[in-house]
Amino acid sequence: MDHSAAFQEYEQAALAAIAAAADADALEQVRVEFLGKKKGRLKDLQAVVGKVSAEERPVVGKQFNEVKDKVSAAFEARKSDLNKPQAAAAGLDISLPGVVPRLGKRHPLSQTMDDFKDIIGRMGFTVAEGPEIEDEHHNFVALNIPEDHPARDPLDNFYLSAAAYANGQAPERLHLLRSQTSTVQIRVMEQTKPPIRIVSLGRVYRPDTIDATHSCMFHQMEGLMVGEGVTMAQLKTVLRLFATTYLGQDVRIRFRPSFFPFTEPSVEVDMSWSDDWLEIGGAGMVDPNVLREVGYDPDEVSGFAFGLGIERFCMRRHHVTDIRRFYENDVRFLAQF
Ligand code: FA5
Repeated sequence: MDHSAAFQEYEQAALAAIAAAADADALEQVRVEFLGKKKGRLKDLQAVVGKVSAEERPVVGKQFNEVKDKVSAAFEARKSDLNKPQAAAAGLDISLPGVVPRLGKRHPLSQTMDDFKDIIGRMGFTVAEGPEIEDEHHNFVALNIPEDHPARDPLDNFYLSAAAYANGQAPERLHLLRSQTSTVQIRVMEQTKPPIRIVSLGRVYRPDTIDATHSCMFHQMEGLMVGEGVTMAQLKTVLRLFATTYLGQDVRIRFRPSFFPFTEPSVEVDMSWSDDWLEIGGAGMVDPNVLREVGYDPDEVSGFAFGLGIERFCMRRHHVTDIRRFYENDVRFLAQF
């Protein structure tokens, strides 16, 4: 066979074999067969070059190198093709920036409640639960709120059966959406002997006029500590420590004398907000009448209780200036938390 025919045959066979190699192993076999340095078809081809006359050798040698380079280049190209991930072979460019997945997140108020449980838990408070649909006994009566108290006015509460109320049914048998988490204080004390140190977080409902700091459904964290020798000083320490841990050391907390039927003395708690004050909760020493109602002896144990507005803490921490943002479910707002 003359050298030209030998080159042509080698080239065609090598390119066909390279193209047909389905994976790296098959391609490696092709390399050994067609480009191997010690033996194989390239060696045979070299022998052909060795047989041509001295005059012809430079030209034939050049042809040999051209064929060898062509086959080597085809081999390298196939090798890098086989190394590419499947996606790229299918026409996907994995080097393009991806689309950020829209993963769901916990609602800012749920995040706040988790933070609250964490902080107050470090002070030894455990979490208690109570129902959102309450009876008047737990929402009012046991909390020392008499029947003629304005807080029980049907216009100030979401009673579930206004008709029954109008029919003169015994008030204790009426149900309403709880207006405060203080109901859980009673439920816990009815079932537990002191010492007690609990918090309860959840929704409460009031037909308040809605504005930037008021909603008709909002969240409170109730706290209750009962035992021998529990004092107002401990209440103030717990609230101050809690508020500064969640809001930062720069927040100022102030206690104003107030009145709640179920605490004596009672205070209103405010936090600094810009250049102003915003009320964040009510608190006080558990009224002896309440302790008696659940079968405790006020001469033996004392206690403090507090009820904090969860939204308002979250608002100050995250600079949210309108409480309504929490309930609109606008993804642009929620995605920031
Ligand atoms: C109470 O609800 C008492 N149960 C608190 C309490 C508990 C006093 C234990 C003593 C002992 P008040 O109505 O002030 O108190 O509400 C407490 C907090 O809930 C307020 O300071 C405020 O932060 C929040 N809050 C009240 N009404 C609304 C509303 N409509 N929207 C948003 N937050 C509110």
